[in-house]
Amino acid sequence: MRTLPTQMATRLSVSRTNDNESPLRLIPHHDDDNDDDTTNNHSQQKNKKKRNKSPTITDICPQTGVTLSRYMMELERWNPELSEVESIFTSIQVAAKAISNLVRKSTLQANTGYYKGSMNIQGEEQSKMDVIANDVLKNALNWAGHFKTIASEEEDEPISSSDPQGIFPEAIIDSGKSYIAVFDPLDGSANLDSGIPVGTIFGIFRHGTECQLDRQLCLEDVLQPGRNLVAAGYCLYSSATTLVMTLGDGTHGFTLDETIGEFVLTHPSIQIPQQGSIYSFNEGNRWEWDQPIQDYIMDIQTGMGKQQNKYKARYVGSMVADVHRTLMYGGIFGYPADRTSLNGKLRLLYEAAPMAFLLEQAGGRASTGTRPIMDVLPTDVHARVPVILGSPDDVKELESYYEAVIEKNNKELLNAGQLNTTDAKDMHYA
Ligand code: AFP
Repeated sequence: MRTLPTQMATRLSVSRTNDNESPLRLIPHHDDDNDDDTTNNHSQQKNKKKRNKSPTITDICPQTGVTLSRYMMELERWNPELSEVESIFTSIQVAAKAISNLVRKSTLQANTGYYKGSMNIQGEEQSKMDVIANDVLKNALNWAGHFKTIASEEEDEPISSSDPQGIFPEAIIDSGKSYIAVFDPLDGSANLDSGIPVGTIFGIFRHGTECQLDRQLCLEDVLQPGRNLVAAGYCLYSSATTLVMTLGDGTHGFTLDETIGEFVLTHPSIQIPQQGSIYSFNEGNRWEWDQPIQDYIMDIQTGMGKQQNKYKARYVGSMVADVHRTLMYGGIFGYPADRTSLNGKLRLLYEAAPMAFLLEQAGGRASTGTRPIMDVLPTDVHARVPVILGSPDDVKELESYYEAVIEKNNKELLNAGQLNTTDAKDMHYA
């Protein structure tokens, strides 16, 4: 008999009677809870995307619960314009189940280690599982039949999903396809052979109409800010396989029930805690970080931060695992810029932007330290961006360290007559 864990039920403003037959209505929580929160105002102001009608799900089968397939079908029933997105998620979950299985069997099937000399355009050695996961996802997205362009961490350039050779044909481009998929097929793969959790991160954009027959425009269309994402998600391959996704109406988590081969709704309308007590940064880079970050980390380690308590350190080194823990328990995860990597390490298009969409939809915050990640325009498919994300109060506290420096710099420049008030306003931390 499958029931929703009580704390899950409380998150859903459902008129639940004591039997399980009452309808289930998934209401994204974050919108109405904290309208005064700049993150949401920001996203609401900027993101006047039409909200999807949240499905009311009745007759929940006590054996299966609400599967992701059922959830997408219900969502499409309430929002017929989402029919393509529903089949897109069918292909994504097939790929995630296959990759989950391959990850679990990678040692047994000798899919560990690297292909000698195979480097991706970022100069990173490609592990065998990077290549395998990339192929699985490319194939699944290809037969979904809606993608004109896909961009992956493991592909040097964006490619057309309908061209098996992977390069754009000179032929007519298939006008029926209007979506772009961006993804990191196996994030954290450097940890895989030691059994550490890894994951897949994905984002879905729509093509602009202009790129109908103009290949170059289609390529450029990939470089969109996170604010334009139609959907995003990640799949964590760990003690359980968990797919967390958003279509812009809340962030929901589904756990793979291997016995029925379905992702089942276990975390409806995830709401990240307003403030946490865990920080997650690779401290090996500490002395290279900007001063504001060094000061912030020092303060939360010594209990000198706003919360006056000492934060615990947790860092896996797989973004999906570190972000999932942050979403569940609260706190702050970051891969900031530093003197060696001026834009940090994480890629904007297929790592940071999808994660920022999920965080904002769960009431969290995601910034570069000085502005929302969702507003950053990618200059290149593999462009990197400083990433600070997590509980809104924690991220705002870190941002205040940057603001203080910017303010101080401005004051000095203003006093020295080297800056006029208008410019002072849009000074970034450099
Ligand atoms: P790989 O996919 O190359 O393993 O990189 C993982 C990652 O992109 C991200 O998942 C981690 O948060 C980050 O890099 C870890 O980087 P460090 O090893 O420098 O901490």
